[in-house]
Amino acid sequence: MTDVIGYERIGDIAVLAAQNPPVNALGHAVRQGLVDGIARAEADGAKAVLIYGEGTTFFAGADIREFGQTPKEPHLPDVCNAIEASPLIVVSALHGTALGGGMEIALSTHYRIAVPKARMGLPEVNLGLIPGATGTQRLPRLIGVEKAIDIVTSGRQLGAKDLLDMGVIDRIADGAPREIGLAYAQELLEANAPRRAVSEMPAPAPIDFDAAYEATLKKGRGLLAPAYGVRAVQAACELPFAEGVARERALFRELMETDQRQGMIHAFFSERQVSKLPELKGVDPRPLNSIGVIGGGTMGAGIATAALLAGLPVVMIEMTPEAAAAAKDRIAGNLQGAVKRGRIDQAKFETLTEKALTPSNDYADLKDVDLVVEAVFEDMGVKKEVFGKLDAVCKPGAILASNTSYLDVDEIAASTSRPADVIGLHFFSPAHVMKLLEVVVADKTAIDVTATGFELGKRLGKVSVRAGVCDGFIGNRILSKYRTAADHMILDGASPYDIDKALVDFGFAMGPFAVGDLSGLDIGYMTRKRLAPHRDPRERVSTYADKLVEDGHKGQKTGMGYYDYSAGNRATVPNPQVMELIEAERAERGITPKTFSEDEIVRRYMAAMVNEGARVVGEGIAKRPLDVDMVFLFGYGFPRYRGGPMKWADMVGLAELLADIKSYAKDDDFFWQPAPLLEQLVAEGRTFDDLNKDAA
Ligand code: 3H9
Repeated sequence: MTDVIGYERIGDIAVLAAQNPPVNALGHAVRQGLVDGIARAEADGAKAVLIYGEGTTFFAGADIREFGQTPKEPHLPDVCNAIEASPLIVVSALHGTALGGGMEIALSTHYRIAVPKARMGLPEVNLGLIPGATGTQRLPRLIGVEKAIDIVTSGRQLGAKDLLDMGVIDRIADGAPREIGLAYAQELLEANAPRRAVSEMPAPAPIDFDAAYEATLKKGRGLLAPAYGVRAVQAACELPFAEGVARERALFRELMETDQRQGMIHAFFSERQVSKLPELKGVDPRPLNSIGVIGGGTMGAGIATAALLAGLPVVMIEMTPEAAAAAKDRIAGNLQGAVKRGRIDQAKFETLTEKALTPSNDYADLKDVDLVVEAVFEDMGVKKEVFGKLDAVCKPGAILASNTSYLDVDEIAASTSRPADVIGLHFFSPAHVMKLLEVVVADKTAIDVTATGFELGKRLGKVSVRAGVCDGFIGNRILSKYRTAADHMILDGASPYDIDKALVDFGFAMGPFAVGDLSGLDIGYMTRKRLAPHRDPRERVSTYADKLVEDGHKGQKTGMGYYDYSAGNRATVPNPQVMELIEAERAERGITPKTFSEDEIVRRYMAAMVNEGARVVGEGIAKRPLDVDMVFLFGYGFPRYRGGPMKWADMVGLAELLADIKSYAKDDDFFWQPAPLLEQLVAEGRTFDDLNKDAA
């Protein structure tokens, strides 16, 4: 026996208690412990076995940290089969989250009881995998093909009530899992209940699996795992149990070898690591019981909405009573969306809008708040004026944050009498929806102010990433580079539609030009104008995009941008004027357009993204490559299954990427200058992920 599985005899029942914090992951020792425990119970003369988890949860799945290493026996499917094959009655008592391998263990026991708050699911698709320990073979036998496909392909978790209704569990009971499990096992013994093996249940009725496969593949936008899940469930219908298990295993192993699995698992761990900064260890955040927001436009209203939904009262400051009332309406509109989605009820809506929200045009109303986020017009003069007022009214120790997306937070901080209390909190629009928060740490920002920025992010359910001060911080700085690479490709012969298509095929939710239309082309226009005076004469700058905006085509809001939105908000119909402007500009510059393949578009676009990402890490603006990855996953629609740009680069090979950059430099050695960090890593034969590990 291993000590991660405790063994105890209570009357006729052998109790196997998982003790492998934090989530009872099914690592090698746990698997061995379960097999040994079952054998011991059989040798011990017990009549039933109870399996439950100590701590916060039943098994939360296979130990993801073991993936990629040579698997050690006993393998999880064998453990499941050993449990089910036991001649004793085996009961599982579930609490917390029985996920993946955890659910598969439960399905292998003969009876399942759960506390009301228990949840179950097969989230393997979120790791680029399918259930690999008989789940795709047992679940359809228990609940039918359609429900099983839904659970396997969505990765969603189900609550105890739904699980009971579907017949996945047999009973719900209140109490500690050990106690409810013991009582249930005793009751089953007294009733002479039979051993009930799901694998012996008849094969489920088939459906049109090819159609289900195609539909799932399409929905996955390039992610393979869910579609593989359909094929695995198909095997449950068409093959005897043992052969179905072998088929599931083969599909699982195939996925295990993919870059998608690596990307998804990188995302899983990075998402958890990103806000764990060594410098914040042991640093207590300042109190955070109420916040102020300056400016009730789309961004400010979004931030206020997120705060209200997280239970933080908000003072919303606008310039006039009318503007404050309009901001309140905007926030109420956002909150109505939360009512519609069932996140809050009408009574909560009333409380949030009428009690928790204070619209005002008087800065004095901010005197008691713990933190203020300024979300006014992007102009240094305007920002400094706002910070001057905040400095005058806010209590000592209150945190003054700017939501600027590129302005110098050091300069803003220096304009106050308390630069240590100033920080950048860069939200992404719509702020109550988008998960990313860049916590921009200025030169003089106090460490507990940084900790409070992360604490706010956590309370609002954001993925917070530390960024240093520079133009555009992490995300927008890198964006400006790959957008420029896209513009250069357009000058040289690609169309915006070729580029959008190539990137959607790569896995982005939208192409960059469709995104531009959505956020407003005037934003890029203003940025270009702002940067123009400092531009190096060697920089290739196109003018077609400026002309488009000057002609009034600002994207979706004007009905026309790169695409024509007269028939609705889908970016499918090109605006004919775009290609006219581009062709005129090419002719004017004497450029003979060349053809770009999809692959070439992606390589150039990604090379620009990764190269600037390497600069951002090299300069310390992002502490680790994984910080860049998380910015792109949560703020820029980067496909999760590729792990993020830096992880993607590691998988493509840094030497190959550097060679690409050097070959592009033959035509434009101003734009395509390799980042020193990229060159260094290639010279040392190391990867970005090695830097993540160094920083762990
Ligand atoms: C599988 O089962 C495959 C099988 O079908 C076939 C196999 C052959 N392994 O999220 P938290 C760590 S695939 C290793 O912050 P929460 C996590 O990294 C698996 N470690 O807590 C973190 O570490 P740290 C299918 C794991 O309360 C700590 O535990 N299962 C695992 O917010 C706390 O995690 C899944 O995909 C793991 N399986 O959420 C479930 N899980 O403190 C994945 C967690 O060092 N897990 N850790 O940063 C989850 O969804 C959430 O962790 C859970 C708890 C809901 C359980």
